[in-house]
Amino acid sequence: MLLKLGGSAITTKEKHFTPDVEAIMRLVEEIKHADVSPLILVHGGGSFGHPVAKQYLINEGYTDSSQIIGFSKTHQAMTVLNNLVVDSLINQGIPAIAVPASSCIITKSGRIESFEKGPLIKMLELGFLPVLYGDAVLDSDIDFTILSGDQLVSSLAMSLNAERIIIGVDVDGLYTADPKTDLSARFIQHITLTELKRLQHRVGEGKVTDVTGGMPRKIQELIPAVEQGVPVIIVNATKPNNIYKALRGQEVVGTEIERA
Ligand code: IP8
Repeated sequence: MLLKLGGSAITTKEKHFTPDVEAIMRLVEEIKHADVSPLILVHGGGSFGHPVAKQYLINEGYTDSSQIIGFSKTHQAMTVLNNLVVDSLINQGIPAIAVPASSCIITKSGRIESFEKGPLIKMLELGFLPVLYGDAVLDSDIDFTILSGDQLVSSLAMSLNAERIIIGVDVDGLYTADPKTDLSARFIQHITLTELKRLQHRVGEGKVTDVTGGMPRKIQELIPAVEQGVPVIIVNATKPNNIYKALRGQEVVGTEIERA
């Protein structure tokens, strides 16, 4: 099973380099109690990776040598956040281990081109919990870019034939329109791919713009995995017990996306 924790669920997005330590600790407890194996955790950048990546235009590729230090700083910011997550997991007795995408993935114009999964597979066999994250990565066309946690989770789910993808964000799921601006917006509990594609352009953007694109991009990244038969559930990870319930396959408020 694959669990993605969005940056909005584990950091304070409006304030640079601010982790939500309480949320991280609670989510780690939920993961521990759910006791699901094999599990891969992927987390987003939130107020760590995104502001630095934006400042140095890392996702636009190499245009200027001054971006090189920005690449280092972006990756470093992500390792700080990742350390907090991995530390909390280990403190709960979970054998978590960081797997930086920058060390095992090369993209081509922003899409994963090669992914050395040998160590990751061995870790799963031995009962580790690999923890990956959206990262600054090297790119065969544009030299470097930002790889989102969503592309990562979707690609992993497809190549490892995952049972399910759980996406933890800071909203309850998808609506038929933006609930903040459209009174007719209805919450979507279950949606098929065909319905989703019809609705795709209407899914509202988040308040804070990520370099990797917010909710519409998230959906776009997840579609290939759903197409391949991996169901996705989007839940609000800021509400206690939702991640626990989703991991256990229990009923939970959220949006389920299935092939048919
Ligand atoms: O938050 C992007 O990952 P995401 C991470 O999953 C960086 O889109 C480094 C900005």
